[in-house]
Amino acid sequence: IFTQVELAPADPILGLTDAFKADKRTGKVNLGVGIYKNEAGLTPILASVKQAEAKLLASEESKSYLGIEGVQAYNDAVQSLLFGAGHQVVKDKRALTAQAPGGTGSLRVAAEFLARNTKSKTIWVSNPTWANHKNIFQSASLEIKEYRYYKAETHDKDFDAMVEDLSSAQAGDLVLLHGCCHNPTGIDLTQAQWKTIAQLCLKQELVPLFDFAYQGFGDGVDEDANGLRVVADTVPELIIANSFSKNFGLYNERIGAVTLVGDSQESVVKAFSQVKSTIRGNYSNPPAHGALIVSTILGDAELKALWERELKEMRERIAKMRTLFVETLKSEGVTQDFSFISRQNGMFSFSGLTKEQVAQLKDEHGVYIVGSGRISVAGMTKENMPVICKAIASVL
Ligand code: PLP
Ligand code: TYF
Repeated sequence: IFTQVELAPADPILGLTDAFKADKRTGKVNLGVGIYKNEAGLTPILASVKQAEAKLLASEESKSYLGIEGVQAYNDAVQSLLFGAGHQVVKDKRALTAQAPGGTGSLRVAAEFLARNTKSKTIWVSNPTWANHKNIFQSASLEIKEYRYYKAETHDKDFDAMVEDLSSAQAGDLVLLHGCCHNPTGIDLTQAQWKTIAQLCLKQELVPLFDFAYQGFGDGVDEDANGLRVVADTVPELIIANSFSKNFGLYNERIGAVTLVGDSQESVVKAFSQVKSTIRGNYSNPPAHGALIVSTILGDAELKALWERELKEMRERIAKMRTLFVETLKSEGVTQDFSFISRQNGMFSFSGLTKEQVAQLKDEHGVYIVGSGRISVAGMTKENMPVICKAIASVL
């Protein structure tokens, strides 16, 4: 049977890391995958995580199975981070959360639950969006439609086009929204635009599905949740898939969550039972370690404060690299305006470089970025900046 199987294309982002690893040149730089690097070019374990792990090692008594929905203290902590303490949807018990393996696992559980149990069979995603979104949603049998989001000429969002495209969506259609730090463009909605989208979803009975993978990488933990909270204040039903891969640096622990917000406690309890059924049919129940780390940190005032400081440090270092990137391009003689890069949020910068320029960067200079022109600013350091900018200057 295997002889008839066709070779799958390499993932556009992870395939790049494989090519990078195989590259024998010294001075090569990987700005493809979205992984945070510190000034030394490393991805160390956060001190808050190390301390939580030490506590867990001393206190953990059993490796017995978790329930299908995972660690309850973790799920409660997720809701506090998403909505803020004391939000009405939490008070009204209209939100239920299940721990899931990373943002990807959370999106997949959400998508499969929706496709199997609701009339929502179509999901609108931004053009462009994270490369894995289509793969995840198609695997769960959702039909994909695109809304315009980005205007290449202005290096900015095209909000009018977004609204126009979503205006043709049907009642019950899902709308995928990036909570903050849009991947790949780094361009987010303003507070006023979030209100417009929330009203549009309400009026047309569209169901928002939030992908929230970068909370704390934009302006701050609460600030980055403003869009989500505006929408949660406005529409009766929504779904959130969040990830702690980036903001806790827990990439390989595979820790995230899927949260349903229903129009009443009764309806969300019923819907959530089907989320649990979906999980049961996939991996039965989630692994514990990542959830215990996060709930230990968020449940301890000192560890939480330490984590917030560490997250702030990551956020501020990336912001510094954005500014330095724009300045260094200038000092390398680039006359083209790249100031838009300092206005983008999160780990990525959408550079506007063409496919040919991207290929040239890799082949001639060992500088790896994604084919779309997306650059991981989180991988830049003071040390590699001149190499990167010289290479970009020479392909422009
Ligand atoms: N969603 C977006 C927009 C992402 O960029 C990522 C990871 O890069 C994810 C989801 C998935 O994160 P995880 O590694 O937790 O599965
Ligand atoms: O850089 C990105 O956009 C992501 C990173 O299991 C990533 O694709 C890598 C591995 C993974 C999930 C996300």
